[in-house]
Amino acid sequence: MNPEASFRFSHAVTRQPGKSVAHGIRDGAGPDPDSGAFLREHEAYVQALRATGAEVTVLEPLEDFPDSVFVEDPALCVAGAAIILRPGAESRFGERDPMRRALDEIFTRVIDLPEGGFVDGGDILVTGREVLIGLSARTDEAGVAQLDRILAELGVPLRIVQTPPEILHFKTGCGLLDAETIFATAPLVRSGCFDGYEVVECPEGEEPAANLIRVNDTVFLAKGFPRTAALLREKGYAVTELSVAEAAKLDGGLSCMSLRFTPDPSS
Ligand code: CIR
Repeated sequence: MNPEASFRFSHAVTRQPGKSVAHGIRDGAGPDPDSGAFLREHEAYVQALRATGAEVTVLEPLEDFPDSVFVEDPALCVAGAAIILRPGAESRFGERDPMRRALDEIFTRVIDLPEGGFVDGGDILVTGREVLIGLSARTDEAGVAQLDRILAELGVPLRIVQTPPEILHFKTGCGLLDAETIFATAPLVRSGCFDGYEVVECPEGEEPAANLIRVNDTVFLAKGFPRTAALLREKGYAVTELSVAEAAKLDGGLSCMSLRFTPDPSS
């Protein structure tokens, strides 16, 4: 693997939230997201991705799939290939076909995760040397075994870890700062899953900030976490803060709203 390919991307794919986004899956009560506010948040997100130099495709909303704005879950783009995953939530399973059609336009190699298990992209962290995948309520051992076979063919090592039960996805609690540096909440750091990496621990009380993304020279951080922003700037990262207040109402965050990749890493 080329370590820099874990955060240097020529492209990103996003999908506009539809009006149905108010009916997305959420854990627990809380206000519905407002589709207009969500759309504005999404537009700012797309603009910020474009400002990193990436070419950003914005797909049409899918009203039949309220959670389809969270494009990270039905696919994994790595090593110049796109893998269509099998999302673990029933209402999201149908997001696969439209995602396959979109990625077929961009990639020469699109591979379907075979039947048998489930994997959500939110449980996958691509680092500079491997893919870390967290078993969770959405990602099971059968799905991971299938993914492992595909990644082995692509020459990408996979390591299985555990997603803590209190969070939806593995990446709810962590994000990549650079090829060898991971930002993560204290419980994930303590679990030992990042041993051997440089780790920056998320300040206590700012755990929702953990779902950050590095895109080219910029680290995108959710707005409202001043101690995290200061800590990362102190460490020399160029931080851009973005509001994800509407996405957060559906347990979503920065990583879930894009697929980030270089379709032909040799070019
Ligand atoms: C879901 O439960 O599937 C959506 N409401 C949120 C998905 C967030 N995706 C992610 O963290 N990768």
